[in-house]
Amino acid sequence: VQLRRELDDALREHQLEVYYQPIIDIRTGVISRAEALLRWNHPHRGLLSPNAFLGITEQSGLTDSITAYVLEQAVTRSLRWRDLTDEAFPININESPASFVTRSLVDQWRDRLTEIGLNESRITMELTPASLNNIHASGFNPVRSLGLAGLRLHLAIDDFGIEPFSLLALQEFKLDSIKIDRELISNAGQGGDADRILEGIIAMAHAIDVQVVAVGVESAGQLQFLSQAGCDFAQGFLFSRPLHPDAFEALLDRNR
Ligand code: G
Ligand code: G
Ligand code: MN
Ligand code: NA
Repeated sequence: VQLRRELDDALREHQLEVYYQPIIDIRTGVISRAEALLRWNHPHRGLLSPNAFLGITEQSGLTDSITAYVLEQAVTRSLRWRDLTDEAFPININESPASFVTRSLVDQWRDRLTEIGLNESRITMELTPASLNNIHASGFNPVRSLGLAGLRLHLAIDDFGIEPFSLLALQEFKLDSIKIDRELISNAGQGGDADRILEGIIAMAHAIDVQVVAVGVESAGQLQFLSQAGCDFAQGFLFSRPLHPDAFEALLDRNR
């Protein structure tokens, strides 16, 4: 109850901050995108991870406001960092499994996002397997719905490999990329079945023109295996933790 009340204030007082974690192109070593990760810069409790407060937002109906906030921040950064990378910088955001892009949410977004330049930016929304399953079962196609509203957003699947996921959904939605969960990546490069499974996922994705991001890459051995296996992108503490936007911008400037 306490945190809930504080969260209302946090939104109003701009205590919610979006951090950015680099995603590296494995072939070139260049930072080619980033994942936007929400942080609550709490006046007494310090920097809080979404795990500490997203549950509350889901109960209190704040989820849509928070998603809209992160999306607006990401669009703004994507356009701002065009100066450092020549093109709109690709940024991934996480959609809450509790509230997928419904028709009414899209309507709510349309004018504001058109105004701040969503279509000139390069934003990918990461959906959980459960969320994609639900959407698929409901027959509602978010990409079409967004397109009809004149909004361009790419889709990725997050946490891939550790939750049930319908391959029919993979067939139906035009996904930009698959993000392999870090629990699967933690066993990479040891020559075991984990490696064969990862190779299979990468082959499947590439066969349908979907790119693969390995999440939670922490060691050079993991990276070396992923590189040999033809994985496209890597994200993890081996490269960087999620960074304050100023620190991310400085890193991007040095890395180009
Ligand atoms: O960054 P960290 O590992 O603390 O994130 C914890 C969890 O919170 C992850 O599952 C991540 O996907 C999720 N998360 C981070 N930022 C956001 C956000 O902006 N919206 C939603 N819905 N989830 C987020
Ligand atoms: O659920 P999702 O994949 O969105 O969660 C991403 C989260 O994983 C990020 O919030 C980030 O803090 C965390 N993360 C990213 N790289 C690493 C890593 O190398 N090790 C660990 N333990 N966590 C990571
Ligand atoms: Mn994610
Ligand atoms: Na997630």
